[in-house]
Amino acid sequence: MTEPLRIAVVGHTNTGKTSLLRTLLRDTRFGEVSSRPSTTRHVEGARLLANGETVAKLFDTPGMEDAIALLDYIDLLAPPIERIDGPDRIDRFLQSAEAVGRFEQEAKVLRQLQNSDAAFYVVDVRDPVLPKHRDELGLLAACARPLLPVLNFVNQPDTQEAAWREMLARVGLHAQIRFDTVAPDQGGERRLYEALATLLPSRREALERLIDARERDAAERHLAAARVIAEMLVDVAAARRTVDADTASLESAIEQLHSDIRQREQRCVDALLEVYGFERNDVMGDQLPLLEGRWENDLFNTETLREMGISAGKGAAAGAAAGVSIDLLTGGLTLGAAAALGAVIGGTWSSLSRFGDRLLGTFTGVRELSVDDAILRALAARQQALLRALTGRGHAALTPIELDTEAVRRWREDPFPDALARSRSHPEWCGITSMPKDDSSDRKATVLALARQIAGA
Ligand SMILES: Nc1nc2c(ncn2[C@@H]2O[C@H](COP(=O)(O)OP(=O)(O)OP(=O)(O)O)[C@@H](O)[C@H]2O)c(=O)[nH]1
Ligand SMILES: [Mg+2]
Repeated sequence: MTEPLRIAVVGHTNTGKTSLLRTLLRDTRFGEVSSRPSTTRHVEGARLLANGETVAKLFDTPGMEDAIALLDYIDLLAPPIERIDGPDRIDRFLQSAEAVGRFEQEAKVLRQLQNSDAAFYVVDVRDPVLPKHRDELGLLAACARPLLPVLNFVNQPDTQEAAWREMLARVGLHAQIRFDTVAPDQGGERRLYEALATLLPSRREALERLIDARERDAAERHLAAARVIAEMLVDVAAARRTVDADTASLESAIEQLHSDIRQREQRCVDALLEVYGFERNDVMGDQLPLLEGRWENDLFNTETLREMGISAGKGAAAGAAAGVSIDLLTGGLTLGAAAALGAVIGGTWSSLSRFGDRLLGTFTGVRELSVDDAILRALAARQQALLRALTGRGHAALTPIELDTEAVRRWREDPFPDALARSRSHPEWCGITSMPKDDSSDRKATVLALARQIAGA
């Protein structure tokens, strides 16, 4: 077995090196990320696996801070007139007293680079290109390891990207990758490893295995996330609760249903964040309309639906009963049965309803609560918008994800999916507050069909 590839992540302080590792490792707990400079103080390694095998090791390093002074110092130690080559110059510095003194941080970086097969050089393209950056690159290049510049913050307005590209090309770094470390574009990771493979042709095979494994993982994760959403939607669509017809019972049952659905939605959000390895308060959280991992707008507030452009439907109850349908007849009594029942008392459904609620109430004594389509659409739309944000699709790395995305449009305009319509007539599929009573193959197939639809959207 060949040794895992060793990749150092280097660059100026505060450019997003640790963020890059977190993204590539899918581990929000790796290292410490902060907007302060000099956050990372030591080299820290982590493994990238493909099918359980370590294909590469990534090494986070402290940011370079004082490259100009260090280059001056190395020029003193190994004057250019001696014409010794880059790696020897760096070695001479690493053996000097200052490598554990004044330039300790820089020494850690250069030592790690020398012990690596290649490095990602992370650039904050919002920074102007300054002499300190040129000196820094000079030092890194002297280690004679392939460097792949990773241009971070490319989705910000007013970047200095062109100036950076030119400067990098002038020192021979022509392969450059745009990669927003917090919310990379889809396919960004593949391009990153492919570019690395062009710099390390002998390691191409390992890098391709890594690319394949990452893409398989990503597809599996995406479907798993879509299933999480589909489960929640089936649970909610199937919900039916019978309740006594008096106002007090109705009110408290509706309130309970609202609260159960809110909690069910929250479980779905938490599960989605977990599938993608995020925590409620992650960096990513800033880019979602979530407040500490919760949707800011209450699902049952009519304003929430209005903002998404979802019609609450004719006659939908507003206020306290928003989003809940209250049917007159209870479990097992379909409209057809109602008509038959109507016949018993001498009429059809419409004539039956002429007798009014009170008569029916006394006749059946119960009402049945279910959740409006509009709520299901809103639930689906916001979970799908969250999924899009989590998969890093779209370029909305730095601004909050707008809810008016393609996901919302689809859920607003497309016909109601069959799978959800079917769930409506299976109250035993409901798992809002506990496991569904019936997790039959029929329910599983319905969830899967819906999940595929969500994943493909
Ligand atoms: N929006 C956005 N923020 C980013 C991105 N990359 C990094 N950041 C932010 O930039 C800051 C610095 O990120 P770090 O990953 O800590 O940077 P670093 O290079 O490891 O910093 P040091 O360890 O101090 O050298 C943090 O506030 C990150 O949240 C990005 O692609 N997009
Ligand atoms: Mg760091």
